[in-house]
Amino acid sequence: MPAQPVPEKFQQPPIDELALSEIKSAILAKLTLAIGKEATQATKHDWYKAAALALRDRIVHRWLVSEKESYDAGRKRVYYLSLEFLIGRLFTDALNNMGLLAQYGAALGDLGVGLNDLRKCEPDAALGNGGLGRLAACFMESMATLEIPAIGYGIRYDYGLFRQIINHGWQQEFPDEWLSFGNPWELQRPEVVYQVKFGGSVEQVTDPKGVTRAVWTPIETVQAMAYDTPIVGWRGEHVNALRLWSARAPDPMLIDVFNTGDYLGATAHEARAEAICKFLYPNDESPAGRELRLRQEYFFVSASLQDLIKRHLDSDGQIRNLAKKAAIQLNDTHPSLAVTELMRLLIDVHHLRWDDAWQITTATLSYTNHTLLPEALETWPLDLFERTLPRHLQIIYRINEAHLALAEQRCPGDIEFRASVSLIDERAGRRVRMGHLAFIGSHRINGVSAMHSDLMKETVFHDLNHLYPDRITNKTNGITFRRWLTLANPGLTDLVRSACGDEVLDDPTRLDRLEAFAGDSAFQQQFRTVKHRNKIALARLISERNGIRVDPGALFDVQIKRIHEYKRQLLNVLETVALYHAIKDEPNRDWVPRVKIFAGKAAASYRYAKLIIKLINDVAEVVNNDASIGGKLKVVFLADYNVSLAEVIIPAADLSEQISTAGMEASGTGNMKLALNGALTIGTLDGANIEIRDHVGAENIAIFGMEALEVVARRAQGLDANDVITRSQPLARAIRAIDAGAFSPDDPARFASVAHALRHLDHYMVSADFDSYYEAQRGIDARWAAGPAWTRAGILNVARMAWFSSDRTIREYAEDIWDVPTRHATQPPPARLA
Ligand code: NBG
Repeated sequence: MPAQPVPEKFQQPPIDELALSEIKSAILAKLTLAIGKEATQATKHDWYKAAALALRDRIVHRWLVSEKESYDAGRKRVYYLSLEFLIGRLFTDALNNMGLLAQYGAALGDLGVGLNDLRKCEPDAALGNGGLGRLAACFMESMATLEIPAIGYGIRYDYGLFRQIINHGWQQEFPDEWLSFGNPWELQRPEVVYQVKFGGSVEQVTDPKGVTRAVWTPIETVQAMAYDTPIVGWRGEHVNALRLWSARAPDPMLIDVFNTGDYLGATAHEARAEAICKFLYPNDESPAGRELRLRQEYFFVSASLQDLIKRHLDSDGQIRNLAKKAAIQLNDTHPSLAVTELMRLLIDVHHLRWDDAWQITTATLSYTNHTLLPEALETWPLDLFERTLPRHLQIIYRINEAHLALAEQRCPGDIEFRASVSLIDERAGRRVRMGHLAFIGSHRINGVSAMHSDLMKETVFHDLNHLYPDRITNKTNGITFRRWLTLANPGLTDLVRSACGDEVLDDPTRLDRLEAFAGDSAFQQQFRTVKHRNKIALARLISERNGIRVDPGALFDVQIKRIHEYKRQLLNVLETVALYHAIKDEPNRDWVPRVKIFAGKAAASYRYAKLIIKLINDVAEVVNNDASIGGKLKVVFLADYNVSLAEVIIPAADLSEQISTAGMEASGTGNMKLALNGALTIGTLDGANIEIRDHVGAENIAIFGMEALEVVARRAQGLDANDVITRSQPLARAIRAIDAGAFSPDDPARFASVAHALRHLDHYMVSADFDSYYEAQRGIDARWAAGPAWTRAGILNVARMAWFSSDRTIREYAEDIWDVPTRHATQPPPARLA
């Protein structure tokens, strides 16, 4: 496509010479005093660390002010408990929010180093798997932006999500050593240590006053030590902490045992304690893995609650006021033990009566559900639970007693109803239901898109919703535009600022001003130029990493997310194969050139998902090397998907694949990031796709496939897909080719299980939805070929995405769930940013 110049950077902030020299001296001082190097010897990594530390100093000043202000005003705090925070890199995020991006760029330039080079020295903090963890990171940024005093609590994993390497098309997992060069953002707090206890027994003891209490005598103690990372909000006005816990044994070594020569035995208990914070999500297929997971959950919940109660007592003095001063959000079921741990602390440690403790607990806690997939709603075998947390099990029984009495009142004599709402699942061995626990112990339960919240009421929480009506509410997810537009896509940001004014940086609803430009051919050209440049950058990365040359003029068709059957990468691969066949049949037709870009990790134990990765790579190998299709189709699998890679792919995408089986994707947030960056969505009526359609307009999105209710109905009819396959020639041919080893000549039977599943066990409706998807894709081809209409739709997507800002989501949580005030969006603070 012809390229036209993008307007000069819109209103570059003037560089203040004094500020510049201050920044340079601060960085040089760090280099000498904190890193211990001369400028002449310093590596890029040293410079990055020095620059980050100098920046951190500024942030810490603001942080202390934020803390003091909210403390003095006795403000209510939000505590966000999450086993995952998928933060990515922080350097430019923090610089941008502090309004220092240009100054730092200039200062580093004067010192002879490039900001962009330094940015790449920072490892991604990958303390999360996917959407759930990234949402927590976006929320932290938005809470700071909206000046809500908040702390995010989680675990400081020594190794984050595994590093993915693709070896001959297969995924291999390696440890992600993100801390090996140290972490300049965090502040270790050796003085902030809590004891977390496990195991042992519980006795009922009656004191001299005749009061009977439960006394828990645990047999193991693990210490939780805090590490704080400051999270600065947009415009740098407010800073919150992300407090992550690291585990260690109280005594690092048993000297007696060591002296007997048993060196391993002397530190065995330490290894057991430290295992808690070793890895994100240990494989929970083995019993040992399951126990570790439960220990992780209790560890971070207990340390966080002890910490927040201490803060509360330090400032308020009255434990009874906890719910007035603290709102605790449970991010999925992983922190559900907070219900029992808070009860334990209130009763056993702070000596409240049961009823008072229960009232405070439910008023303080709220729970976000992120999936309806039954396998993701955690349950724990009773014996494991009792062995690990005997006192908590007692508390669960007592909660269940009152809860089941209520169930009996509501539906007298209905045994099935009682069994379905009980905290103990008696169907397959006795298990504790963590989703139920979080539900019963919270005053609000929310889903993450309108459809998901409705489905929660109809499916997994149907009976609990009957018992506690009005608790379930919806909070559709959002994303922080600072990271996903301003920083990831500076070209588009400049264009948006030129069209909407700089107010758009504080108030995304101003994006609607783009509507007026959507049909303007000069603006369209600028919009295409920005996209084209982003595509050149991605094409370069693809060439460097995969050695595949792709044409930036082709349609970049992107599916980036965890590899999972319900997300249906397989549907995309089948369409790729069918398109490949079609191009081969008629190589001289004017095909729209496409690049199919995939990225994502499969859980290490999820064999089928790993086989799908291999299939994508095998198809890529054949398609990319088939000269007869004239380069009209390319397939790329980019390894080791993470936040930083997403920041390169998303601004370059033309088409966003959001093709989950309807009813299975709770929300999706990648769908929002891609639409915000001007990609059109091809998707099912699932999760937040529905709301995206409602905002961008049905004509600016391509919807296909069965709806959630149809999926349920078809499943009820039986899953054999042979009927649809017989009717669909392209599908039948694609499956036959895969089955016959056309893409795996070295092992023709490699994908036999995939072909079998597509024909007979079509649980995820891949075969059933194929035709509709294939047709929608050909519709995309036609729209792409129409040029200006495509660009117009892209611009309208950007113009209409404001509602998906995580600031909007957080404001809703603040008003409806947490009851805390927020700074008003349309009134930016006095601008520090030029
Ligand atoms: C994921 C859902 C996504 C959703 C994110 C954030 C889990 C358990 N759930 O659809 O699959 O966007 O949560 O809410 O990771």
